[in-house]
Amino acid sequence: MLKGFIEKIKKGLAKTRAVFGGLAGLFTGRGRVDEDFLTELEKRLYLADVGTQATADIVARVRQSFLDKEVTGDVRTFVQGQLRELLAAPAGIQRAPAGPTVILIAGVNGSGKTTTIAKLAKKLKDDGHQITVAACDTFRAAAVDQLAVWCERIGCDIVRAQPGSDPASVAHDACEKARARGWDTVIVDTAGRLHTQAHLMRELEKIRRVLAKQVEGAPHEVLLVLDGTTGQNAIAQAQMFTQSVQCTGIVLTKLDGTAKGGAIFAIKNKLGLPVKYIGVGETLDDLEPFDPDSFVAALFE
Ligand SMILES: Nc1nc2c(ncn2[C@@H]2O[C@H](COP(=O)(O)OP(=O)(O)OP(=O)(O)O)[C@@H](O)[C@H]2O)c(=O)[nH]1
Ligand SMILES: [Mg+2]
Repeated sequence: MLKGFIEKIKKGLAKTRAVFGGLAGLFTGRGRVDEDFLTELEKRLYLADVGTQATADIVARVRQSFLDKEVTGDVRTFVQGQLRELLAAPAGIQRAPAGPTVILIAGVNGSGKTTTIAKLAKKLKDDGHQITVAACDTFRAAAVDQLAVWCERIGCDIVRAQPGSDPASVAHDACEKARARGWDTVIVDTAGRLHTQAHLMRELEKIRRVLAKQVEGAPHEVLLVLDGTTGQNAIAQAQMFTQSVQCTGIVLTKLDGTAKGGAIFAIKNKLGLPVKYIGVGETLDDLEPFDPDSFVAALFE
């Protein structure tokens, strides 16, 4: 399974892998771990978007363990281990103990929320779950239609309302419908929003309150969808977003189109939230459950 995952994400991560190739190249040279080597290591980690804090930590640990020693495969293995450790986190969706599991999806405009929902619904359905999608982006008729087309293709329920309706009432109806049918998963799409749009943030809180009333412990996951092509900017954005909305995990999308995939290290490091899935393309099969070991292996292979 790991092998398959690595092969699949290798293609999706082509651009990021090219950058990490520059990092890997450092360990194939001869010489010692001296100040020049450490400076170069710092530079290459930084260029790979690993972020200042994580980069400084890794360089300090390499210095501590390897200063004046010869550059060997051990140094490379050590750095890979450090990178893996940065990403370590519980994987998968937290399931509800009883009643449907409710997954709330949030993020700024265009980050890939609706596409991620389609991919996630497909994945969970393939795993034997029954999915009801709540079309709570009621601002734009086009947004609801986009979701409806996906749902029809995947074969899952969609609960929708007239454009302009209260998103919280759609969330409410979706929970009711799922429960009535005995279905086990509700995924809630929301309109894009910025943390500065107070009324939209309140609306998200209202959706959350309604979900909590409907199903015990809901929402069981609040996934923040981040556009991977924005690199370090995604972190600043996510920091502000998570101050307003309590999130349980990250989905990092569009990694196929960017060399900035290394930002995943800084995201995990700074936000302390697990990366649960990564998006590596626009089709239904282009969402991968995130596995740190395979991810780091894919970057260096
Ligand atoms: N290449 C690539 N494109 C993606 C990925 N995920 C989403 N997209 C594209 O990003 C664009 C925006 O995706 P949406 O899913 O509509 O984003 P959204 O967050 O729902 O947008 P709003 O509802 O407008 O806030 C679409 O063109 C998607 O096809 C991905 O993993 N890779
Ligand atoms: Mg959308």
